[in-house]
Amino acid sequence: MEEILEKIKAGNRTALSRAITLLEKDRDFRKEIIKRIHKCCGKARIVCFTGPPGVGKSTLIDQIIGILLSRGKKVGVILVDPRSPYTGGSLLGDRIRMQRHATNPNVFIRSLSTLGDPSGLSRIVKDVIKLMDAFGMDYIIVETVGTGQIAVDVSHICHTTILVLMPNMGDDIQMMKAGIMEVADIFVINKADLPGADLTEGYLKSTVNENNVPVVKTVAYNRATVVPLVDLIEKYVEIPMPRKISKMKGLLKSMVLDYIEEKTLEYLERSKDIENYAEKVANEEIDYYTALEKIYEKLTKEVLCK
Ligand SMILES: Nc1nc2c(ncn2[C@@H]2O[C@H](COP(=O)(O)OP(=O)(O)O)[C@@H](O)[C@H]2O)c(=O)[nH]1
Ligand SMILES: [Mg+2]
Repeated sequence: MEEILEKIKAGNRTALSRAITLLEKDRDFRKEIIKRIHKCCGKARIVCFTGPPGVGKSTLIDQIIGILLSRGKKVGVILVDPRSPYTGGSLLGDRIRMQRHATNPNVFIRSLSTLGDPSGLSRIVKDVIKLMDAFGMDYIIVETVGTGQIAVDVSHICHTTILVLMPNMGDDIQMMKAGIMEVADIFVINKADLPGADLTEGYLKSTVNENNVPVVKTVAYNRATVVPLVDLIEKYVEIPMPRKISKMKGLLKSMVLDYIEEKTLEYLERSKDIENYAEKVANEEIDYYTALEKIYEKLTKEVLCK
């Protein structure tokens, strides 16, 4: 553990890669290394790109990596896809779009995927960010697909959350209003070369105006249009304390819920309560609410009161 930590801090890529793999597999390793690494983190700027598939996040990130590199920055990239690779995950496409940077010594790209456990995924993302931070990255860019809970969870651990959209998404924007719209710090309308960008911009400005969220139009493969976005990201250095606290509240809440879920599942597996009570309910000995209360009573005694 100490050895791998020292190597990471010294900028050893193989050690970083190995630590991430261990972290994905081993919960105890994860907790231990993060506790130890905590003090050497906090230097990196963490930026999350989220938005529906196909809006151009990966293409945009590829352009942004290039611009940050030209400014002498070291960039870590985490590609997160909560969907399984067998049912349309897009990690491969993402990697291909950033391939030209993959061998640059100042870039480290890592994809994270999971089979059916999206909550576990956001847990790992936050710890991988810490490792890359300790490694000495100036910027850590996270790409997450979609606008659901995982995107909101990831936004809690980022300095800047960027929601990427494209022209003619009116209805989709209305549908995603609740969660991610509130945590976005910057809106990007990518594919501004397509018709309808101004309309989308007008719509966004009228819906998000109260928070004064900047709206930026880009064409991902045109560097000049992306430079102002990078300038804006670089300007967002300090988050105001109230916003920081609000993000921490969101993060801690989901961590507590995750932790209880983890402990609960462990207990249920161990105790066989579900099997036992399922039989009683099936036999109509008791109703399912009574079964729930009984299981909950045992669970609180054995798990939560410990
Ligand atoms: N016309 C246009 N196409 C773009 C732009 N940015 C990305 N694309 C295309 O949109 C498609 C999806 O891009 P990708 O980066 O994979 O989107 P992601 O799913 O959000 O990561 C690709 O075919 C890109 O070439 C843009 O600014 N304008
Ligand atoms: Mg992508």
